[in-house]
Amino acid sequence: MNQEISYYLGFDCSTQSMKYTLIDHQLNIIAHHQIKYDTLPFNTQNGIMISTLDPNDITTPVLVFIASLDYLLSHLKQHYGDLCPWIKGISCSGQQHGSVYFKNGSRSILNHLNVEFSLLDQLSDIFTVSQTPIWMNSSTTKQCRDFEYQFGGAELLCKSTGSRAHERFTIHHILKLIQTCPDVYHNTERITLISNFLSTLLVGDYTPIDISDGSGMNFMNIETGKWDPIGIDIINQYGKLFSFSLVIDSSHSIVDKLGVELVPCHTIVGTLSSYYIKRYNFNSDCKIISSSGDNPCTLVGFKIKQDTELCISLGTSTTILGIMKTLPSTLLLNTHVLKSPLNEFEYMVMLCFKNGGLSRDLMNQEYFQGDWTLFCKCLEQSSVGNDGYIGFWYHYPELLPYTQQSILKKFDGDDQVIERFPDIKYECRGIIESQCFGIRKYSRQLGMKPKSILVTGGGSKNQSILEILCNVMDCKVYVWSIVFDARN
Ligand code: XUL
Repeated sequence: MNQEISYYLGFDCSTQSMKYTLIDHQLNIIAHHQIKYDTLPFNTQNGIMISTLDPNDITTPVLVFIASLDYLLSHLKQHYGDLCPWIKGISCSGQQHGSVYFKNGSRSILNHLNVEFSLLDQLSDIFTVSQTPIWMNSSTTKQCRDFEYQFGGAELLCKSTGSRAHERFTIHHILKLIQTCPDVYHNTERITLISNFLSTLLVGDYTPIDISDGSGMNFMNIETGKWDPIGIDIINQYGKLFSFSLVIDSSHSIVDKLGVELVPCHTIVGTLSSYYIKRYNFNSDCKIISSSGDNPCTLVGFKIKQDTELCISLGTSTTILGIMKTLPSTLLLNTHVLKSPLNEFEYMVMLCFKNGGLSRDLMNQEYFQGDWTLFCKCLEQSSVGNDGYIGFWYHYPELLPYTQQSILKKFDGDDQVIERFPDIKYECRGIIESQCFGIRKYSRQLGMKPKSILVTGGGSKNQSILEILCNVMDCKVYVWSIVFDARN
């Protein structure tokens, strides 16, 4: 134990697992450990549950998150208990958009946690909604259309909140609750995102929503960083319409349920509850820093600091994150603008392409039985520009550009639609060039001209993809690699 060193703890509550990472004041990773939700007795598969009534209704039992936190804290105490008193601050990253609903009277239970019992023992009964709607939940198309219509249209909603209505954005799940289970909504004293749900557990009291994570709700005004007045009116009107009581007091306002203020990411939202100090031997002065969404946290983690840098995650889907000093003059429908986690007066852009790795993998399976070496060898036989052959490989309905169905279309050098290319090599280069053109088109339209790109995710291991990205984007491309150095 080195008393000169301060430590900092982070929790990451993602779709399939929860993880802690312990770092020292020089950002060295000291320890990390994760628990997969499927190992807990809650019947999740890949961390989620899909409703038998509606396959778009995807949730995770809220108690999964609590049991995971219990487990990780016990693990930390058992393996790194000597470091707990030297942990100066804790923060969390939560999968963006998901929401947690606390019953009337829960605050006092959070305030009086009993050190003898686990969180799960004490908090099992404090939620009005036992299944947390998460980002994969797209059961809210009706609510999106209702909200967009009441707001004055998709363009105005996008201009005001940074995004048009998207099924996974939080306010539509809240509206669904109001419309389908009004009594449950009215019995809810507080609604948190997954990020400030975790900080709430740690402080033992409600903590505010972070403005960067709050930008993923379709409810925060992107310029002011406060709840949007038009949005508040719409939700409160629905709240009244779907109420069985004639008297609606102010505590039924959505603003009270979400908390009046949103806070910047660097805000200290409280000190650690005495429960953890006694039970896990933490320091009584350990600070809890505002928790944020996984996307803002990724931007910070990749150390993107300037608007000339972009981070591209080439995973199952392709996600692009970047910073903008000012709001773009034209906001594009289907792109997302959030408040920057680094500076609440700046912005973060998020572009999500659904058919990234998904489509590349399908093509690789079709022609090379999943062997990437063969795919790349074949691709290398083609040349830059693919002799004019180009196409769209949207195996699933795409977000950017928005399509309602899958589209697979090929064109020759004269822009004529063709059934198939004369050689497979054109397929291989075609799909990668087409995906990179998409990245260039939308980032340029938002005024982003990166000088360097940091690439992560499965696709970043593929040299051919990196070369094409580098050529199309006309800038340096770096691959992010992180080496964990920890006791286990
Ligand atoms: C972004 C999105 C996902 C989630 C879960 O809008 O829905 O990236 O944040 O990772």
